[in-house]
Amino acid sequence: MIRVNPERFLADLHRLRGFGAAGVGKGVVRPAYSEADIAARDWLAERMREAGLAPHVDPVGNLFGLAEGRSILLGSHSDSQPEGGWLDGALGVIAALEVARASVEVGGPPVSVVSFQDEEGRFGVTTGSAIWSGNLGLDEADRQTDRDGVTFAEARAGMAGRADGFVDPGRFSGFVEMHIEQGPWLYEAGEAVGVVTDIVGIRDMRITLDGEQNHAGTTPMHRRRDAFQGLSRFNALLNDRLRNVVTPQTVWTIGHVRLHPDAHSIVPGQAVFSMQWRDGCADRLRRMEAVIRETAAEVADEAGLSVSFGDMLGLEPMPMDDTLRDALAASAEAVAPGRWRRMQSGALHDATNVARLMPAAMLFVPSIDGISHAFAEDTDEADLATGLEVLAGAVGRP
Ligand code: HGY
Ligand code: MN
Ligand code: MN
Repeated sequence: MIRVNPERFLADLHRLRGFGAAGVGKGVVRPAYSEADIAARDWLAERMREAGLAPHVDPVGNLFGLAEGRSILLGSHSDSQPEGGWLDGALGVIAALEVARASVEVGGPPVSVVSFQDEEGRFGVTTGSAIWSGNLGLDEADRQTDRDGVTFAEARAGMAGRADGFVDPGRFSGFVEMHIEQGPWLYEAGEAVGVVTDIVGIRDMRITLDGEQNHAGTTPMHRRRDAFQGLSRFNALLNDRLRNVVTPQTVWTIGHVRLHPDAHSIVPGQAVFSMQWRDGCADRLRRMEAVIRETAAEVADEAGLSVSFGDMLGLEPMPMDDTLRDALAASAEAVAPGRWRRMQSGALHDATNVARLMPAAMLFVPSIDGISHAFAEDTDEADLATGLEVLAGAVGRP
């Protein structure tokens, strides 16, 4: 049995928040390859070394703490959204560190730890684990840009001095990722733990509408080729048309918009925006893509605009491994009897990619008010400790 130390675990979790702490409450700004992110990875590498693990940074900045020989792999990511909370990703990394450390102390099974890079998609979708798993080619990744035009190749060069080769996935027997739910279901039900059945699929791309930049006072309405008006019409039509395709679980988001030149007195000549959609069914994702492309083309045509579509990145819906799921369920029932459930993940996770390489599973703890990807993200510390016990129980099962 692995005896974890919840105080030590919580203290490390608070220390990690110190890298990029921002906003009110427990907010964090630690996007991939930022100064705070790299400093946090250096600190984590040192904690791994103290825990008896060998730190290893791969060419894209994924940080592993390797146990000797064949081991189970635990972890998540330590980069954050442009505005994020202290737990998204960080929880799974620090829980992994604590289980690995505690396992060494009792001569338990070897446990390796990972913090994947750019899970939050500054350059795409779960970039570091997508590359490691073969879901995304390094050349294709290197071409991706963030919203300021920095390429992935330029950003990862910032960690090149620390990097070694890619880690052989064959050294791991399986992967378990602990995470906050980031939705309301466990919190509303007063439950402590979720055992993930499957993770939804995602598609994500950038769309550009080009019109004509002109004077906002002198250009009559009928002569305008206004890129924002095109975007606005696209959004309204899309919401209407998708109703025939989606289920209540389907989601789609335009989360980033940039108008050019972004000024009060100029009819915008260009709108660049993100288009993201998620669902548990690959066929529905395809049908949504067709509606999105057709609607954008139609709106552009009607408004005298041109439309172009960037690379479409995505991940397929992914079931979790039965055996690891059963181990998590048995441990949840032992630690929190009657206070856990099986559930789908509507958020994306590194586990989707790692499942291509080895059996993979996930465990959730509640998010207060279902809030995440925001400074207000939080979880009761008693629930964090319960999740840690469930993880350790599943790993330490004979
Ligand atoms: O967006 C996601 O689902 C993940 O948090 N990156
Ligand atoms: Mn996450
Ligand atoms: Mn996230």
